Amino acid sequence: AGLLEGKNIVIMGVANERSIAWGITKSIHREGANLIFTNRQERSYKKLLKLLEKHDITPKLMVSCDVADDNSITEAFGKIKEEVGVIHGLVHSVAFANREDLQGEFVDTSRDGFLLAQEISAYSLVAVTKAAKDLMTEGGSIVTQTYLGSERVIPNYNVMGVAKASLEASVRYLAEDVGKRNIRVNAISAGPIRTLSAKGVSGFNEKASVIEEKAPLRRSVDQDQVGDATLFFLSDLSRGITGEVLHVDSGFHIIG
Ligand code: 0WD
Repeated sequence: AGLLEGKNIVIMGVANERSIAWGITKSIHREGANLIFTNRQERSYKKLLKLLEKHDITPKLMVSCDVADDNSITEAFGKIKEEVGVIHGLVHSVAFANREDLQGEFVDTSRDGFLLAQEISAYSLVAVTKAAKDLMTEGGSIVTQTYLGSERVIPNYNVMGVAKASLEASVRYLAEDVGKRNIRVNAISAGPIRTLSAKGVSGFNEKASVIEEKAPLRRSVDQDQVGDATLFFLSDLSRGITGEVLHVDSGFHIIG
């Protein structure tokens, strides 16, 4: 039997075939999970429907959810509770910042741009954890996606680096809160991967080529590698781990 046989897992953030969340979907489907998807945009919903058809995957449920809106989160998890009942895992693969804040100098970040990046990229994990924990009555695992720009200054990543630092600190505080319910909260810190969101960050191609040059494994990371690492966090194999940030970056972060 698969590692996630009979487990109900919510996946937030599949925009298209390149999305990290799609890599995760393939890994956890392979291991027998029942899949519940949330989408913000109608456009993403239609793309996802096609993708699922193409790969012969039948979702258990698809609901719309805009993490910027508390009512939308309440409605989405209400629907999940109604239709599915208990959930065992949640994949948070969502972030956003204005394009003008992902270039030039961080010092020029506007108040609104700063707050928006924090809201969608960090607070959203707090809000969905609050909603999901009541459905995780058999224990559970929550996994989010972060990036090295939280720990180091990476050119152009700017406001998103600060939001990812906030996300990683949120992982630790949330892990403490929900640990008593046997719910774990962890993050994957992936190397740069070509996706829709990555296109918004100036100079992204250079970042990817530095990994191929300097990382111990001398190759870039792909969605499937992040998918398998996320699968580990969602499965019982990682039952002793919470509040952790695991780098899936060909080892790049250890190189000075
Ligand atoms: O190199 C990369 N691509 C890396 C990405 C390296 C390390 C980490 N990450 C992170 C990102 O910061 C993000 O947290 O991984 C996560 C997923 O990123 P991705 O797979 O690169 O991005 P993408 O395929 O563009 O999906 C992002 C999705 C949005 O797509 P749409 O088209 O629907 O806007 O984030 C979601 C959405 O699905 N999203 C939202 N979902 C709900 N409510 C919202 C929102 N308000 N805003 C964005």
